Amino acid sequence: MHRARDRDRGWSCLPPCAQKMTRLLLGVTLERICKAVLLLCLLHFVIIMILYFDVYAQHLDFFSRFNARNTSRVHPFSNSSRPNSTAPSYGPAGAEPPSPSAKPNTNRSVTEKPLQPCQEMPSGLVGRLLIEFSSPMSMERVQRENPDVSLGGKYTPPDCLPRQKVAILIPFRHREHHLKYWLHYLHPILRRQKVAYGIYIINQYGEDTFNRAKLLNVGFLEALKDDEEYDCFIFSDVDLIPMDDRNLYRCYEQPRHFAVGMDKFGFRLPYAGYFGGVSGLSKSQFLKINGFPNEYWGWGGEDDDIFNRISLNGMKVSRPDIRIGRYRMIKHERDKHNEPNPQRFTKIQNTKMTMKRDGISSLQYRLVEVSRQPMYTNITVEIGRPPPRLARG
Ligand code: UD2
Ligand code: MN
Repeated sequence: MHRARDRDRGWSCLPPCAQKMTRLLLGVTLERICKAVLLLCLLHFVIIMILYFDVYAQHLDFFSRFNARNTSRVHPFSNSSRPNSTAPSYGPAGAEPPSPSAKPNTNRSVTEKPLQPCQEMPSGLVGRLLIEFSSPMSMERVQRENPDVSLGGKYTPPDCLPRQKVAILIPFRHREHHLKYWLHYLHPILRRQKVAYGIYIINQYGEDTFNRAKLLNVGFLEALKDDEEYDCFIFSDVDLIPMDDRNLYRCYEQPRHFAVGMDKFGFRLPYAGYFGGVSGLSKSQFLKINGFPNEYWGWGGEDDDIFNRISLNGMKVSRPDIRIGRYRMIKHERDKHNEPNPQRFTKIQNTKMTMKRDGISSLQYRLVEVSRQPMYTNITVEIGRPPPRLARG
């Protein structure tokens, strides 16, 4: 009744009621504002959470990549992650060595693919190379062009698991000019070949008669002192550059002779038992022949003695195809204090008798200095002089 009357008068209710209405309206508005604020807060929270998880995920990704990069550079040198590191295996000449098990690196994040064993014949090889020694060469240039080589001339492929760890040993004295060319050509070749390697220059101290084979024996022991994981040793003259990068610098099931065809020999093997220039033996092959002879002072004969040791111990030299095993030698005169050894012809007749007592087992030397250069490790060593009978020659 009252309401009808009020309606008639234009009132919906009496003044106290109007107050109530105003308060009610105010309350509703306030409630709406509160709801809106709450909703905004919720939205804000959701957005914050999304952003937070996104950044966190990026963080995780960054660290996993960072770790992966670190481990991929380090693992080929560490026992834990390098499969078969203490038990090297070798394939036959030119054939595929047994591949290491592709055990994934446990440090890697699940998002990163584990490294695969390096390809037997890496895809980055280019084959025939143009080798020349007329353009000037400097160690600065070699360094500039090989930024991936670490101190001491060491390198390991970052993108695959190398099959072996190779120490490259160079007998040396006063051949700095040749060394620059050797490093200039060999670092990129070895990198393309996916070799994990270290370069060691075995520098004979003093001016006594040169002894190539004894220096190489020293190199074997000193390289292992530096890194006991080396399982392959390549012995190279400082003046010899391969003309084809398919001549792979690694060890094989049988001792390897790499320098099959040299320019100075008309790119032919000079004789069937030739083992000079560049050769490679696994650690066990080297130990089986009691290393190299220590008693060849001056030029010649030591390479034939090594060939005899290999045959006498029931092994057979393996070689690359003649079209691939081609080399250029930097032209040079015979060095002072490296005159032909007049004893060499009789000595190589007696390898069978001498190899057991003369070799790595009887090696004596005095280490003068080990210095790590950016592109190689230099080992200067005093190896004595020939006994008086030989010195009179
Ligand atoms: C041949 C063989 C070499 C070895 C030698 C006989 C070739 C290409 N090489 O070399 O493997 O059997 O005969 O001993 O056929 N060296 C120095 N400073 C010296 C002397 C020698 O650094 O004062 C080093 C250097 O690494 C050199 C190597 O010894 O490349 C062999 O000496 P070489 O080059 O004078 O003798 P070569 O070319 O007749
Ligand atoms: Mn030479």
